[in-house]
Amino acid sequence: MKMTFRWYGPKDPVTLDMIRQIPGMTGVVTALYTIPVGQVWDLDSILALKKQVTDAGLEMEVIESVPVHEEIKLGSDKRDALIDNYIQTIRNLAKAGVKVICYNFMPVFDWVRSDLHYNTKDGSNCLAYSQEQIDAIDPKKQSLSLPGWDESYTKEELQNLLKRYEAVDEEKLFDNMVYFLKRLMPVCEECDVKMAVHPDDPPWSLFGLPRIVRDEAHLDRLFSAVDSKYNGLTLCTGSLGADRNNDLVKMAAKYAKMGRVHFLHARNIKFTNTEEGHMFFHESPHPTECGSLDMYGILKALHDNGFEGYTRPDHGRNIWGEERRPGYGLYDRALGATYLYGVWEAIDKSSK
Ligand SMILES: [Mn+2]
Repeated sequence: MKMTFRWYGPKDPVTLDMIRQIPGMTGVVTALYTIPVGQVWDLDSILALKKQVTDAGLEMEVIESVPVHEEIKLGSDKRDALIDNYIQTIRNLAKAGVKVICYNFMPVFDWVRSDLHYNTKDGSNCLAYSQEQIDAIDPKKQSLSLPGWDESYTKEELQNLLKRYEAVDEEKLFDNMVYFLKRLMPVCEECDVKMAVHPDDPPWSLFGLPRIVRDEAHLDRLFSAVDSKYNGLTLCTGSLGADRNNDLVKMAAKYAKMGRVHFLHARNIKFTNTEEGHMFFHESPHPTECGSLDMYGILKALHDNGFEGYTRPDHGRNIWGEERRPGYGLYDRALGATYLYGVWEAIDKSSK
C-alpha cells in the first residue's frame, strides 16, 4: 500500500511542502485542472506538473481525475473522437510514469452533498447529506443551487443536457460505459495504466439520472463485461458506504482478491437519521469508532487479499479553525493518513 494525498495543483493552499511532512506520504494524487474536458492532456503540461511534484520529493503515479466527456456517457456520435483523445491522454500519462487513472461515470453531477459546513458536536464542520433536502431540488424546474456545484453549465445548457439524458436509462449508460472501456483496454494493457472507476457518490439515482457504479451487483456486471484487471475500482468507502446494504468488508476482500482494487479512498461517514426519520449522514473522522464504517475491517480485508494499490485519506473535516476547500483541508486528512498508516502497519506486522 502506498499512501498518497490529493493535491489540487499549484493553487492549492495545501502545498506540496506541507504534504511531504505528513508521515508515510509517498506521493500526491492530482490532475491538470486547466484543460477543458475532452481535450488531450499534452505531454509537456503533464511533465511540468510532474516536475513540481518530484521536485518536492513526492511521486505522481495516480491521476484523479481524467474526466469523461458527457458525449461519451450519452453515447452520441461525437464519442469516438473524444475517446481517441482520452486514449492519447492515457498514452501521455504513461510516458510520465502514471500508473492509475481515477475517473467516474456519473451523468452531469459528480458527488452531491446538501451541506459543506455541517457543524458537529465537537466544534468541527464537515460535509453532510440530507436526502430530504436533495429531494426538494428539481433541477429541471428551478435553477440549481447545490453546494459544491461549480455551475459549469448555464441554466439552458443544463436543461438541454438533462433533456438528452431522458433517453439514457441504466442499461444504455452501462452499454456506453462498456463501449468506452473496451476501446481503452488494449491501450491500458500496452501502457500498463490501470483505470479505477470511482463509485457514484451517493450510490443511487439522483434527479432522475441513472447511476450504475453503486453496489456489488453493478460492479460484478461491469467487471465481467470488461474482463481485464485494467478495468478496476477506486474503492471509495464513504461513497459505497452511504448505502447501508453495501457490505464494504466483503466487497473489499472480493475485489482485492480479483486484483481489481487499484486505489483506496478511505473515508468514514456517520449515519444519523433526522428526527423525522429521513436518511442523513455526515462525514466523520477516519477511525472506525468515529463513524459507521468498519475501517479496520476494510483495511484488513484489503491487506489479507493482496491489495497493493494506492491509498489516500478521503475528505477530512475542518478542524482547529482551518477553512480550506471543503473536505480537502490539511489537518484532518493528515490525521486520517497517520491513522490509516498505523492500522496498516499493525495489520501487516501482526500477520507475519
Ligand atoms: Mn472518493
